[in-house]
Amino acid sequence: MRRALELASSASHTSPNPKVGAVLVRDGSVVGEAAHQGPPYPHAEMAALEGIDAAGTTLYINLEPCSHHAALDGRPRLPCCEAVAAAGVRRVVAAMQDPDPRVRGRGFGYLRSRGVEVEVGLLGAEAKELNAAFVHHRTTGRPLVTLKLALTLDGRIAAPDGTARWITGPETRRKVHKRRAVADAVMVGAGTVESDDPQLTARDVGAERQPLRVVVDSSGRTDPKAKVFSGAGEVLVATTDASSHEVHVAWKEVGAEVIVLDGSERGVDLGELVTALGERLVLDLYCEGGAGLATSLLADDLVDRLELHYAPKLAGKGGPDIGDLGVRSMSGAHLWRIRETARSGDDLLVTLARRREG
Ligand code: AOF
Ligand code: ZN
Repeated sequence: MRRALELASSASHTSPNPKVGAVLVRDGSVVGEAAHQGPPYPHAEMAALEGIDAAGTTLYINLEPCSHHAALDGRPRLPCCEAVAAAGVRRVVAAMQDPDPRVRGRGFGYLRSRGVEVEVGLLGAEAKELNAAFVHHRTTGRPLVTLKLALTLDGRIAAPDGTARWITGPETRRKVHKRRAVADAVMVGAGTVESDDPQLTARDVGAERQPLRVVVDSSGRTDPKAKVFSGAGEVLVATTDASSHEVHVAWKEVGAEVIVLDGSERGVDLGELVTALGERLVLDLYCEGGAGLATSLLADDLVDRLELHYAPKLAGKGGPDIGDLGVRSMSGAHLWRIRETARSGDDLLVTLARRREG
């Protein structure tokens, strides 16, 4: 199973599909193995079965073999559970059930009905973490939302004059580019586009693809000449009917897609936006601020993971800041669980997951 997980992690980007590795073993020896490389490539177990005699083998796989007859785009397909049973595999050891509504235990059910022995749960926690965004999306319909903030030690995201370049050091900024390269979408607020004019692409990290860039701009202040509209990859502007038709046309002329959503008192209804991104098969949404967007995402409790990049600096109060989260006393503070801490050059990275109960 360790080998299956290793194979699964070797694929750089499989979204909207999961990362899957499959290993076929007979008498303690590996007779076939493969990783899924993302659509339109075959599922891992299909690729592992290719060209070998799998009779009597044990299949180690980090996800339940699928049972559905149509791909997301409607293409007809042979379910892997049928191929696995037909190949004579004797036993399937899977790390976890497939949360995809088309599968959810039906793959295991089919295998058992064909006399294949099934065991579930080996290295299950690791398997769930490897496909955390996939699991979240298939369970909730929404992407796993990560908010990244570059902070001074006193929790400031900018200096009193508004400057935020740069808070963290080059090693940490490079990590952000790597993270963008694997995200399905990166999201920023109009304020950040205005003040930093970022391109938001993954640069100098050998990215094979670029994430969808999402700009949240309720009032239509984003200049169509902003750098975010240049470079490889698609751009989507999420706005409300408070912005003018003229600016929508101007954004479209520079190649962006525009979606008009309901407005809340803080701007674009972010719950609606996150749901719309889930429907477009964004599984992993990486949000990069600024203060307004971060505050709204946190206040609306839409953030599942936080990546805090602390630089060893103090800036004091006076600059743009994380605002009112609706918390009135410490007993109402939003709770987070530390998942990981790491040094990055001179910076300290803390990754957290939202603790919604207890
Ligand atoms: C993969 N690779 O190795 C396995 C998957 O749209 P389709 O037909 O390619 O099906 C994707 C679903 O298949 C996916 O959501 C998951 O439920 C299941 N298993 N998918 O892409 C694989 N084993
Ligand atoms: Zn399959």
